[in-house]
Amino acid sequence: MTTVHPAFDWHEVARKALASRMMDEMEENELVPQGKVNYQFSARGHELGQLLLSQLLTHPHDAASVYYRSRPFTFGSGLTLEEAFASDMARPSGTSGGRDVGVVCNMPRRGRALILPGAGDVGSQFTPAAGWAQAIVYHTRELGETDWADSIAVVFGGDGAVATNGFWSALTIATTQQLPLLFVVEDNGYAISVESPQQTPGGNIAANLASFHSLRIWDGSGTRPAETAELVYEAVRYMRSGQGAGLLRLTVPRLSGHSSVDNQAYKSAEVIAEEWQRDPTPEPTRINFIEAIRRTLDCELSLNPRCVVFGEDVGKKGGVHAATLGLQTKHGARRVFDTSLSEEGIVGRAVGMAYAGLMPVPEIQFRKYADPATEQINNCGTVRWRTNNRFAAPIVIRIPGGYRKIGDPWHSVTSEITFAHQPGWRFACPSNAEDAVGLLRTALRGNDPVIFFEHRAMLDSPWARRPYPGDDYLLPFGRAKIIQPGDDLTVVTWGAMVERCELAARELNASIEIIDLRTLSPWDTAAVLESVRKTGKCLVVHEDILFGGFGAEIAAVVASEGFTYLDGPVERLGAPSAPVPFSTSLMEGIVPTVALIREKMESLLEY
Ligand SMILES: Cc1ncc(C[n+]2csc(CCOP(=O)(O)OP(=O)(O)O)c2C)c(N)n1
Repeated sequence: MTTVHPAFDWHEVARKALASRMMDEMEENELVPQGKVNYQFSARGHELGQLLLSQLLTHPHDAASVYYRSRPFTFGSGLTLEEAFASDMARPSGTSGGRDVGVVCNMPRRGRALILPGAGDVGSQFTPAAGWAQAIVYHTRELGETDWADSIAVVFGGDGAVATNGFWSALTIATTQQLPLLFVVEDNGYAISVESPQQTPGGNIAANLASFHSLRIWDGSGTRPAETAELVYEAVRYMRSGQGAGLLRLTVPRLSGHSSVDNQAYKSAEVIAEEWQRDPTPEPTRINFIEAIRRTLDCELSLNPRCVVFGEDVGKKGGVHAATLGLQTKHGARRVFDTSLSEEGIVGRAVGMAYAGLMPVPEIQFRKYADPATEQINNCGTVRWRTNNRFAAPIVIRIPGGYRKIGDPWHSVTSEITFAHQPGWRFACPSNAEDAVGLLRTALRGNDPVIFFEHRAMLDSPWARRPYPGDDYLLPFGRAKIIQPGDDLTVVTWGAMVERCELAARELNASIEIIDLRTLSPWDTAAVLESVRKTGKCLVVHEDILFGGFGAEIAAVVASEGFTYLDGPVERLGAPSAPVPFSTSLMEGIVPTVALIREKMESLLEY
């Protein structure tokens, strides 16, 4: 969503809209065909206004009367996905314990609106909402219960529902008594197949009620974020002012059939195409790797006052890779600061800070410049062992490195084996933004020192951009990811080589399983062995020098523990024993290319 109205948490809107959308799609494409859900109502197209509204209903006596297409609103009000699925599948943990249709729900208050008991008969939702609104006035004025003051009731309905007795009855009650009741009409143009001009003349209930006494009207799009946000915000603001009832009409597309048993045969292809043009759900916004790091640091700095971020240029400049951009301004120069040009000083100081209970996150500008801190790094890893567990120094050293468009021996090496060989350290080498978020957060909340390797080729690589997985996202260390499943060959890799392996596999007509290890200390032996058991063949691809590289460790474990599964030699591909050269063409002679990986895959497949 491009427009940010300050009254709303837009990340939440996007997250819950996508969750609701995914649930609808899962029901339609899997659960209904499989017979696990028998009756389904999709809210696809209706999400935006409902979620925005849910965020503003935070008064302790706000209540909402919903209908079967209100699931996004109930998510916004606190319903969990588990409860929604359970309701759908008529399980005991659903909102009716399996008694009522899944989307006919009710929910005691969870910080936002209380959801009054829903019902299946269209129109019956309106008058109970009017009753709640009248009770708000009674509690406030007759009983003098000041905590009820300024509460409101909201009732949702479709364009068909405005023709019902209940709607008109509630409208009369709310307007004659000037009650704090907001009618929200989600006008998708259809009541099953009957079009809105048959429900109200001209098809627009808001236009028809324009001159209705004591009723404030808002009418506009329910799919354009800025416009919808403004309408919702203004409507709730007015309702809380005690001036009486209101009606908010939001035009939305109904992107699915009325229910799972409706094939929409009454809509032309043009109508359906036009409806999809109004789809309010955003494509998940992808962030790059560096933004993933920045956001996670920002989030953990906000949550953990003991967290400190420092290194050469990380303060005012925001780091030479921009990973700490803006963090000093936001969190202050005592928590995000520049250091002197001494890696020994950066890491050694971090160790001392960790002894004293802080959570230091030092940055080393480029891989090779960690070398001056070798002594401190080694000592940090062995602290627990050396002190018989009486001291620990959990620090997270962020180190960018690896080749980029060009190479060189200082910035572009990975040499991960050096760290894998340091007792006591954990080592993460994520290939993409999503994994970077999860692993960095786990590192920042753990009790072990972690080397967090940020591959330079992936920092702004389009391949590594992923939807932001959220401020709570954690990934365990030692858990590999199957990038693509396959039966003929297992390829084990990590970091920037994951993308290259994927590209190479795409050029071959074979079933290749690609495993991204994500962390090397510990590494997921179980996932690799399980895969080799299936494929019988294993290739390890890494960017670091082949001789004595981490691939040798993997090959040794596969040869030893997976010997009986093997149907060919365990192969490795890595760099020759030389630093990464400056010129691109020389560099491509060192770092495994897509062509080289493909050749290696081919020869092992043919073995
Ligand atoms: C009193 C009553 N009559 C008929 C129905 C059958 N029915 C269920 S939904 C529906 C259409 C309602 O359309 P609308 O109010 O526009 O909401 P939408 O489904 O489009 O969101 C009908 C006729 C019903 N549930 N209740």
